[in-house]
Amino acid sequence: MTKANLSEFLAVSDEVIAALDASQPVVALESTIISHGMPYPQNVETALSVEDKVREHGAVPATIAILNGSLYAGLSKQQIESIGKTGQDAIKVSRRDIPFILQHKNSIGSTTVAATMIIAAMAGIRVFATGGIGGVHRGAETSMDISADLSELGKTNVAVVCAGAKSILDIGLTREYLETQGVPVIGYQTDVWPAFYTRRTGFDVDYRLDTPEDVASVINNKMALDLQGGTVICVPVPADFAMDETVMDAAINQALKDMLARGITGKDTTPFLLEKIAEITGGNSLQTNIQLVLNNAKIASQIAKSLVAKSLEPSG
Ligand code: PSU
Ligand code: MN
Repeated sequence: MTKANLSEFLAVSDEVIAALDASQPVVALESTIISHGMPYPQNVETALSVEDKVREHGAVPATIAILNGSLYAGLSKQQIESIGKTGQDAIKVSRRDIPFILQHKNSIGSTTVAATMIIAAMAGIRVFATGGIGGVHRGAETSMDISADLSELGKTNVAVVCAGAKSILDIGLTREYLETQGVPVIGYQTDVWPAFYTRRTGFDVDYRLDTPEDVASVINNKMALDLQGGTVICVPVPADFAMDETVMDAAINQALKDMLARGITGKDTTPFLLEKIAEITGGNSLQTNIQLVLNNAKIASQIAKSLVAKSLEPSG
């Protein structure tokens, strides 16, 4: 698509345009986490504090959504509030859904990791912070339930900072799928995949890196060679906020049982499981979720800053 065609659809905020034009760091943020990942009003409060956190660390936040038929990168407080209030009535948009929601001039579409990556890349944003990515679901060998986030990571050039994948997913299979797609999984100050609410799983990451500069160098190399596709940067939840593994395992198993009993499938599975787990853990998991997203926003901002510095180097 030509730039002219693209700009018919793309609505980048003035602040984000100014930052990109001036080669300042920008961090993309998703909106399905607001509509489907957390309850109101904590979802709106969190989305706004995540933006503050990005600013505090010297980058410009670009929360991404599809509103009234336009692809937005950079939302107003009112727009974030409206997505949060609409909650699960918002349309959860992944890659396949984008052309359809553009037909509806009066709609609230929240973007998953996949759709957020697509819009971020269109706008020229290279770093994205979220809570957890989608993955290969447990039982995928029969259900074939594999998040479109994974194939997106195989083709779209955006680095995604997350707290790993929660064990509602099959982390071993998620890892295999990412390997096939050529997506490197970096452990940020960790040798093993974190499990979102908890800091460790039994699965190794592909590479461990300990500083934002090292992560930015790798992303820079990948872009310089035009190697296509994203990078996953797994940051363990800060120790003070990590949940107890036994409590979490029990909650996840219960949630999976309820899901099967109710026959929930397709795009409804992830939101159902997240809500159920929050309910079972009496809201504790929500606090952990909020804290890990804030921490990821900080690390992503540091990486974005370093990436900008590298592209401004005379040799780079
Ligand atoms: N995992 C979380 N919180 C979330 C999601 C995943 O811990 O909010 C959301 C993200 O938007 C992710 C999406 O991209 O769920 C994956 O959905 P699916 O499995 O249907 O692809
Ligand atoms: Mn799915």
